[in-house]
Amino acid sequence: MGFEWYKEFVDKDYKPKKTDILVHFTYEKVDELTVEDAIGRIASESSIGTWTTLTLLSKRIRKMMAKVYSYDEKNAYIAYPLELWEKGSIPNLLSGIAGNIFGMKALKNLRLIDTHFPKEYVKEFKGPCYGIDVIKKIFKRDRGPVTATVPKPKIGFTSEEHAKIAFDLWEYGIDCVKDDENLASQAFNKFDRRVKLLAKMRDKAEKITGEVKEAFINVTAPNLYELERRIELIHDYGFKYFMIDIVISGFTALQTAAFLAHEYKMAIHGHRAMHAMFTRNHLHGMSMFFLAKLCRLIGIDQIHTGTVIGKLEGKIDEILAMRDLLLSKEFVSPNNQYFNQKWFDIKPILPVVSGGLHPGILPDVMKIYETDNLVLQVGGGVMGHPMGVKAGAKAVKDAIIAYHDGYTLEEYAKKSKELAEALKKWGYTKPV
Ligand code: CAP
Ligand code: MG
Repeated sequence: MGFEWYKEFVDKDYKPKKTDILVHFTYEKVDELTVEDAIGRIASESSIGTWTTLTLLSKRIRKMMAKVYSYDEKNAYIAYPLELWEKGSIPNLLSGIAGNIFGMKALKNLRLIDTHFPKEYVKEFKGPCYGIDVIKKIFKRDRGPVTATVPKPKIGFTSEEHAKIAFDLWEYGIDCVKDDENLASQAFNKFDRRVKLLAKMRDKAEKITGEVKEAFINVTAPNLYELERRIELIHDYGFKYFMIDIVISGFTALQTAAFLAHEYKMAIHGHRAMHAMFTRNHLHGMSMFFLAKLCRLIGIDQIHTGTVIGKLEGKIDEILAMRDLLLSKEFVSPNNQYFNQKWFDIKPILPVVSGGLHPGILPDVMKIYETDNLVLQVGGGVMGHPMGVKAGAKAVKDAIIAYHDGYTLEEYAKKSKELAEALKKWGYTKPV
């Protein structure tokens, strides 16, 4: 139509500037539009444009137009001038590249696969306080994995029951006791009481074991004031970590939490509940790979990345790419599936492997990830042990020792009745 200018946002001759933010989308257009009509709408609506030509459009503003610089019938690569964005604000970035465009009638599907952040953008972020250094700086160990358990049933224990379970887990070898994603400050387990009692049990367990014991206590809160108060309370009781539901809390809360983590010198455990609403449909939404990239940039110290063989979905090639994205100083994409990404001063962070794990499949998961720079979270696989919680904790610890020392689980089970009983109940099943 005469009043449309979408095609002005498409320019195969445009050479992205070093300072542009690059975004890779996959898309499925409606039949009645051409490819250029469809991808021009993505670049227009996510930068300076709208559905019609405009009477006020200065040369200066024109320079902020996003440009589709490479495309085919499924992929669109778009360059965004850096001045389009408020520096240091992920909410602002997402309001453009993850905003209105996902609702456009011109598209049947749209998926944000990855971004490339230039140095000028990356340097506005501090990244995590510790990153992978949690292993040596918090747990005083030279190798991982860090182990964690969520008391299950995931919701329902009183603060007293929760703290008692935590003590048993810590005493028998688990490093961290993790709140579940939907535990906050329910009437039966109020936040402040849980923190106080966990701190008491932690001190007792550290005294008995001589090991550092930690907790991932969930600070996800109804408002930022309460979020800050919860982080401060956890800090005041001597914990070095706190946990936050990264998607449910939203990116303003996440960047607030990251700011406070630096203030209090704390590590953040990022739980990704709700991500599957927009990551798992590979035609629409955004990739978990991109969400993981945002987490490292914002300053989360460890983020759930999936198990491949556990109860929740996640493709092995994306999971291994995320492992490399999170652990590397400079990410080089396998077969150009993603952008290469330099991290400059942003520390590497730990993948968290969780969901349907039990002692029988821990070696498999450690083989898949091929690194000890991991957090292994085993909830039901400890809390369902036939000999009880303490035995469940010890079975997890023994399975990791067996793997590290080169024994099969059957061999090691000969000297660990806890591991033997776990194998008897769950064998090597991969839960769905
Ligand atoms: C695992 C878990 C975690 C999931 C999150 C759960 O419990 O506590 O929230 O692992 O999934 O509630 O399911 P189990 P992901 O160990 O008992 O399975 O790690 O994929 O984000
Ligand atoms: Mg959970």
